[in-house]
Amino acid sequence: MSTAGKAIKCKAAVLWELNKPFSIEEIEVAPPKAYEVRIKLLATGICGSDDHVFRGHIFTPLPVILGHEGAGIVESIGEGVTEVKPGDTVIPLCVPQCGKCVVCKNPEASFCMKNDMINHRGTLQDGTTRFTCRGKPIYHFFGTSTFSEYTVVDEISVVKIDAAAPLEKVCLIGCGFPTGYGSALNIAKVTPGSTCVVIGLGGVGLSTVIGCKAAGAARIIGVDINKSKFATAKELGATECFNPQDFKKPIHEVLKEMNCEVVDFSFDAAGLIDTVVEALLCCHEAFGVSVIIGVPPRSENLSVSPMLLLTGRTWKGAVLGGFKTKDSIPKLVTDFMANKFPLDPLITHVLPFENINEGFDLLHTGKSIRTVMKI
Ligand code: CND
Ligand code: ZN
Ligand code: ZN
Repeated sequence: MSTAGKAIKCKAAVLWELNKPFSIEEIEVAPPKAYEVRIKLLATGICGSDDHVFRGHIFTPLPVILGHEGAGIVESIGEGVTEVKPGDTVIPLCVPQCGKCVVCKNPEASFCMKNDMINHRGTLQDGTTRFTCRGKPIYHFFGTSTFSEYTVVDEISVVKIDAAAPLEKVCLIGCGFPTGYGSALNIAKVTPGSTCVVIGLGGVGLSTVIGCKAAGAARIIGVDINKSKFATAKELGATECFNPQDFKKPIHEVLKEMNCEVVDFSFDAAGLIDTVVEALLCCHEAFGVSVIIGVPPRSENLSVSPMLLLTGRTWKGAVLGGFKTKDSIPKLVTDFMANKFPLDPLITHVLPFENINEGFDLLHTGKSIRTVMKI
């Protein structure tokens, strides 16, 4: 029986309060309005940014359905939708590509003005939500909300991918993988033979390591306070790793001791103010490039001497690795299927969707890299 045009009752993980377990609830998902798409989700990863909301480090209105690293099948489409049709295999886009704004028209930029990451309205583009639970509206997150059996997204926030792709793997191409990989290739523009430092070796930092290796870096130094990440980092291309807690000196001084005077490219993928500054200090004062990838707590600001940049360093940041999402995500899926980069080492746990709280516990205790939930 077709569900098109009707509200769908299904399960979703609702976050009612910060730092409280997700509650698996029956929700109602309204049909897509014009230029919207309803998706049956089949897999979703848990990203560090979902956890930032859970902990209150990123603000978004509550109650909310989080999740922005998913993949699924189009169930139905609203009026006027032309880019996808029911039955298409898709990835929801946490950064849309509207194709019309000043950013989408700029070949060098990717953070579409229609994003919901800066103002966090928690709605679709028309300012309303398609989710209700116990009679209350539930907010969307980053325009995706993948911790649900069904979601509704704007047409600008979804792209068709190869139907043969394994969704429980390529869901990572919705956020963590392109974020790290693109930060190395598109933003830092890592050069062959260079030395790179990656601080934070979660799903995002390890994807940065993959990008540095793909770009031909000669030395890739991984830094993390959790040593259990080092084996995977080395498998993916890190030439050496260290734990800053094993030293009394700050990271940039430890590097000098390691005979690493010249760092061409450095990345923060830990998401703390201190590590963002350490990453900047690591790179060479006259030509180093440092990229902010991690998202530090919203209440914290940076304070650094302008001299650090005046001498010639370049300091950059990017969302989703600078990829224009509609153009690039299907290509990344094709590249994964052609074995151009691995995703399997990033996926340490696969859980049923109902076990979402276990997935967050694994992240909090540092036991997982990426947990993928089968929906
Ligand atoms: P995850 O929590 O898996 O990884 C963070 C890693 O940093 C862990 O391995 C920690 O052990 C490590 N770490 C923590 N503190 C320190 C420290 N003081 N020094 C060194 N290492 C440390 O998170 P993730 O990999 O999913 O995400 C990483 C960050 O990237 C996080 O802040 C997330 O919000 C952000 C991000 C950014 C974007 C973007 O578009 N820029 C997209 N997705 C995630
Ligand atoms: Zn746009
Ligand atoms: Zn993410």
